[in-house]
Amino acid sequence: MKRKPIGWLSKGRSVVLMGLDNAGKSTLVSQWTRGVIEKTVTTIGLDIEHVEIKGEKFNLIDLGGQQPFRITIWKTYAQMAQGVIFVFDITDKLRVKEAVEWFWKVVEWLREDAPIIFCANKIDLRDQKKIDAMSLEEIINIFKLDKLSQENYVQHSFRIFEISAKTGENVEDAMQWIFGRVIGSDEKSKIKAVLIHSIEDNTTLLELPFTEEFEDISKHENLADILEYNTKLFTKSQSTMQYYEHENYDAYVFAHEGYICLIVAEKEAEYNSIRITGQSILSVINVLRQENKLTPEFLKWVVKESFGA
Ligand SMILES: Nc1nc2c(ncn2[C@@H]2O[C@H](COP(=O)(O)OP(=O)(O)OP(=O)(O)O)[C@@H](O)[C@H]2O)c(=O)[nH]1
Ligand SMILES: [Mg+2]
Repeated sequence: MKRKPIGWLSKGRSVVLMGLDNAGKSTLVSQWTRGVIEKTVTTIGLDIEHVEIKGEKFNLIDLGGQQPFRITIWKTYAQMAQGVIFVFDITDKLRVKEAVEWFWKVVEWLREDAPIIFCANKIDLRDQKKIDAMSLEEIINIFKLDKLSQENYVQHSFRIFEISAKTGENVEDAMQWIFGRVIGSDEKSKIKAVLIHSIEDNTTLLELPFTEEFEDISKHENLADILEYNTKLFTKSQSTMQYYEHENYDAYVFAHEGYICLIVAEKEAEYNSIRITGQSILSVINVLRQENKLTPEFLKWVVKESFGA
């Protein structure tokens, strides 16, 4: 299998398509991006389309739906995605349980505020007598989609669209909705600086100032104290989160698995979105470390990408 670049290595933010093989993900991409449906073959690994919406660049990542890809690459992409499009083939009654199982795995992996769209695909086949397609009601019941409006999941914007990737019915509406949510949740401009520190070695792996004010973060009067204090405080196994208010900025400290991520943000920045970014950077660090790819250059790249900078 040819290895393709992983999503967060591409510029811009990512919306990821998931769903069992044959659900119609690649057909949906070609219908929406090119207005035509090409004869598809099963996707090996993934395909990336670059799209531009309202002047912003996005990666539209079409994952292979076959079992081996679900097991190996879905989780990483779900964790990095700024939005997810889950595609389900309404005529695939035989595998609906499998689809339900994977749908909920994906939901659990997602960043807490990532919007999700459920595309009940192939509605053009409803008109064909020989084909037994599922109704929307059946789908909601069997996937327990109403759970997404309950307490644990309300942070995710969620919508169901009945579409036909083949005829294009409702495709534009669905895509506008998901990209509208992804653009709407943008907080990147409110970050002033990011610092990554290894607790174990007591070394700073990365200093990334986004404004002049924080050019020398680790020597910054208050931040240096915060960093020193937290490095002493936390042992490798602890996960924690601290918040420090200052006159002109707020500092957030996230510690996880031996690393500290310090984020300096404007006062009106939204706590929840900073937290999600901080935690996702730390989870990426862990993946990089496991793959022995944790170099300062690579880390800088990843952090920049996380903020879409
Ligand atoms: N009738 C109908 N067929 C569709 C529709 N969408 C996709 N298909 C067909 O379903 C088959 C699978 O479509 P793909 O887009 O390749 O499916 P996929 O989800 O990308 O599959 P993997 O890459 O294996 O994960 C193809 O034969 C498509 O022509 C639709 O809306 N209506
Ligand atoms: Mg495909």
